[in-house]
Amino acid sequence: MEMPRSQAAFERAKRVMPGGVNSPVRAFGAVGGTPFFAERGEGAYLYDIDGHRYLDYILSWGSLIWGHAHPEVVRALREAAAKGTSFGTPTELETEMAELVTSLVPSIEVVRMVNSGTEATMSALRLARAYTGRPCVVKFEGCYHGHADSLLVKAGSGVATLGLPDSPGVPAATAETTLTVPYNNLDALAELFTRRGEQIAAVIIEPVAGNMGCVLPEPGYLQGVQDLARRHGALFICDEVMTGFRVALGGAQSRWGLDPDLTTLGKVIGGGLPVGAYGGRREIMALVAPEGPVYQAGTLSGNPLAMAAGLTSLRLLANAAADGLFERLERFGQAVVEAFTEAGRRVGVPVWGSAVGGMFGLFFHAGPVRDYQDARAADKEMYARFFHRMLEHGVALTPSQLEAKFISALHGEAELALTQEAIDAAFASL
Ligand code: KE4
Repeated sequence: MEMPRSQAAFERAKRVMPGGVNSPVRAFGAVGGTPFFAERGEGAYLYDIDGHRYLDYILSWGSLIWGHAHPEVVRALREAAAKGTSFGTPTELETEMAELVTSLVPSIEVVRMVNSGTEATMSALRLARAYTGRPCVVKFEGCYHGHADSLLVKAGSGVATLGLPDSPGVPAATAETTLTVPYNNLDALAELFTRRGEQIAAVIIEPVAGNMGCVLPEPGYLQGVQDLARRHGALFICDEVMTGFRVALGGAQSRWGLDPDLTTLGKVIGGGLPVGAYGGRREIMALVAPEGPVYQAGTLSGNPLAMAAGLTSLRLLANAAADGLFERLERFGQAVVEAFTEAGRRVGVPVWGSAVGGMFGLFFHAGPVRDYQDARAADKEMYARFFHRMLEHGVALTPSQLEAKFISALHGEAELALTQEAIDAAFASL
């Protein structure tokens, strides 16, 4: 596909930014070729600087559940900006956001706004260590919780895409306090707790593993993780940066009946602006400065622009959820997965897919894909070819098989038909 302007833009960008991007997954490392540069977005569609239109399944990595430039979000931003972008003082908008989040996610009694998912998880782990007085945290191979030192151990997402088992620059002493076990394997976690339980401050998990391509928890698994953590006095932390307000209005924890001690949020909560959050039981959050001794701060945390965009998005979601939005999103994802598996069967290529709420995964793997080992065994080259064929047919999937795909409320019947046609055409020329 001809992309002269993006190619020139990428060369120019690479001269002044690492890899030409401000976040590694954008550089198309896992699929090859030149990343297209966005010109603008509108609803479910993204337009690049060479004039191509794409039906968008990246959606700012899950942030844009209301698609690009939603009129009500844009209006809220305009009104907020006209009054000043940030004050460094408390504002009532932050209280409104905290009240809305705590009403939508009952396990969160008290919440703190930050500026990214990384800040949210980093802070939640610091808080868990302070609350329990224990040094270690448990994460799951293939899960990604942002780039804080202690979490870049067998991470998913960009680290997995770049094939970095754990990133250079993370001190061994830090990595040693992060224990990892396979996802969807309760025995491994139980065995770890037996050996190291009294040192474990917290278990942090993606309730749906979006950062290894959208791997679903097996029945009973998440409850089992929560029970094991509780039994050994460790906090259970649900990282819902991706699943929050995307797999259900109350997040994955509401679908699977979980009661996490702490929850981290991001993406959708900011409505496209930089927002993260962490929150949970009042007695734990009471340790956070200035109420308690656990320090965490942020110049632009809770700023009025981000709160305006986030509040508008969440209020729209609460109304739409009452009209069955999340069920509609899930039916959409299931239909895309069905088209993908049907096309693979037709041409004799092993494929497997998963869908939950407003996210789905597509793997060139006979399936089932249950954990990181399975996900990494999926055929990368086939995915790369499929990705570019889909791009040529006007559909932008996430540029890595190990990344979930995201649906917006603006993805309707026409978008499903376009996607199904593109899948059939892509497989025909694979
Ligand atoms: P950020 O610091 O990127 O806002 O959030 C980190 C994070 C934490 N927890 C989960 C479950 C996440 O999915 C993320 C970020 N997700 C990636 C997408 N796989 C962000 C995309 C990127 O790195 O550019």
